[in-house]
Amino acid sequence: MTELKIEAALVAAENDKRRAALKADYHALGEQLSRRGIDIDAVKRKVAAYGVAVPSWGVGTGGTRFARYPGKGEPRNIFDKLEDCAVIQQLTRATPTVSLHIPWDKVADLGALKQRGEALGLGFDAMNSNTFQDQPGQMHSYKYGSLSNADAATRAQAVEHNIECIEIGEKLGSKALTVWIGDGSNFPGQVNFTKAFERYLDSMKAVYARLPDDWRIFSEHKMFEPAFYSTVVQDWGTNLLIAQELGPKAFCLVDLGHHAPNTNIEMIVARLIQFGKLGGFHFNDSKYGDDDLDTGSIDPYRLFLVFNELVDAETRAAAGFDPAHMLDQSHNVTDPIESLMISATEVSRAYAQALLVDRAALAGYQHGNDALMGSETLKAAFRTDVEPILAMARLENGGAISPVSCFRASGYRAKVAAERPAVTGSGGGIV
Ligand SMILES: [Mn+2]
Repeated sequence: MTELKIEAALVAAENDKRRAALKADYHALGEQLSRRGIDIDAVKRKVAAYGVAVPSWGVGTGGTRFARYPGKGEPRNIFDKLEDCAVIQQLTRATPTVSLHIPWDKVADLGALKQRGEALGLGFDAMNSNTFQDQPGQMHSYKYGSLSNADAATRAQAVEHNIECIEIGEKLGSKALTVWIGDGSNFPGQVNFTKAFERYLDSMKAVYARLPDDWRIFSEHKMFEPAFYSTVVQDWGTNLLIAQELGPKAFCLVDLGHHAPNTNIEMIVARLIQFGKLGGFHFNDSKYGDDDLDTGSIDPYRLFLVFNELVDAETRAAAGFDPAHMLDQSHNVTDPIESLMISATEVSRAYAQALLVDRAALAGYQHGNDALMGSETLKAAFRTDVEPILAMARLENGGAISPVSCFRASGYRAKVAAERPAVTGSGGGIV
């Protein structure tokens, strides 16, 4: 029996206010989709089965290099973070797993952590290593790089940390390790591009060698920051080389924000799928650069176009296609729980819209070089308001028709604010 953080009676009362309207809206949308040859219940079943992982660090308030403005009742440790993640899952029913970050989430008693996750109905998704900052008592500094550092002892330390992440993950039931490094340079001439990448590959091979048979390793590219002239794993081309060099358990992770503005990310996704190397996603949005903004808050059409590629691959059962989905964004001015609930919904929305694409018609327009109708076929799916499908999936799974309204009515934030004295350095932020 899953422990509920928000009282079931309150969720039911909130849902009762909206149930009749939802039924009417769902029925109307069902009729409209039926005329387009789409079974609304089939779409709803797929949406109901869909899940995106919440990053443990996401439930803390983020910040910039200028400042961080903490919110009330911030989680103080991984156990508090799990409670907040459980609220998100209870109300959205779209976030059944949590992705941990080591050492931010390191605890002495892993058995207790696993048990707490189980009690709250949460599983553990990909493990995330951290060699982009120094930890207290650490022997060698990562100031000039970690897995690609010129110093062998520093590289060995970074390799050991990644292996420790695997060992922790094994005890928690995780099946993947995500590696993102801050390695790079701020000046031309600071590092030798080739030698740094050779050292990175050697280090990653040592981590890969320790990977259990049923695990995957994801490398994550990022074009800039914290290094501002060059990064060692800067783009999807380098990322693909890494995955190909390492072997069959190595895949590329695509963080939507880690690209130059206007990059055709959906095309990158298609290429990685075609060559069996798409490992998964970090979902977020960006206006100029980086990965700070809430998923779907700036360019929901791009998110839809990414999911259009995913559903295309799912429909034709592309070989080796099993991407991991995770949110990765920074909440600087909103309640992180509310942002993550909305963002999980946005990811589900893009999936639902992509399921509505008339793929037979699209293939016909593409074959006939009808550019306008090819575009219109995608737009017809994107323009469809699928909110009744998402809300009905949540309701039938035991969640809330309106997660944010329900969360605000619950008084959860005020309650934990009273229980959790303010702390600093709990690992809120972005990766
Ligand atoms: Mn990321």
